Amino acid sequence: MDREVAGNGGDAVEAAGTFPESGSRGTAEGGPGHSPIGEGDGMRSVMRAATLPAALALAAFAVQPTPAPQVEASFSTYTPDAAAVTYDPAVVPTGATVRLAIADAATTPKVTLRLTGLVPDRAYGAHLHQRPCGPDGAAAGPHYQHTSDPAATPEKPSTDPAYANATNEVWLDFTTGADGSAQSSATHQWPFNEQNPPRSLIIHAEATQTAAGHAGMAGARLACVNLP
Ligand SMILES: [Cu+2]
Repeated sequence: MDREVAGNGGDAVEAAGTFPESGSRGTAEGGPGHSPIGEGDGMRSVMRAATLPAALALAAFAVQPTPAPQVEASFSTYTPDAAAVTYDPAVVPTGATVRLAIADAATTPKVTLRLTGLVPDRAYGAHLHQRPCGPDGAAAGPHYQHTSDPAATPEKPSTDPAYANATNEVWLDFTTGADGSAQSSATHQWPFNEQNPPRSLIIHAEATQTAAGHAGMAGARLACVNLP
């Protein structure tokens, strides 16, 4: 059985078993009510004393200058406006959470995926796909590819390792920890296509295969997340 993900360009995928629950979710990245400048008396006096350039530098330090687009959602059964859909609640339970962020999409995209509430100690496959989530997993279409496999058709998606690999596609396979959480990330050296960027993340039942004729296959489509 070929269930290894690391064999073919796997260096683009960094999967880790668990990630620490910081307890500060939503506070670090400009959530509601996150003021760029503190409002205490001390801060006001700093602002009075500061020159304009110094004030700008202070503001830049206090907030991320260009927050990465991200989606943060809980999985639910399909509705047309659901951000995250589960097609198999036994393996991606309703209420499991996902946070998916995309940085530098126009240059060197870095996609970061964090999940909670999944089945503990289990390997999942995950990739970015071409179309948005729909009523079933098939709606998301084939994998997003930087260089499209000329032999692929809608009926027969790319399984050529020259195209279906973790360097030419965005693979985010992960293994959950004992608490059912996981994270992974992938960075690429090519920009996302502006007209046809990836539209969704699909979570699959198995780790992604890499052998010729099977490359990119990862079993059933368990869940889908619309990209920001
Ligand atoms: Cu996929």
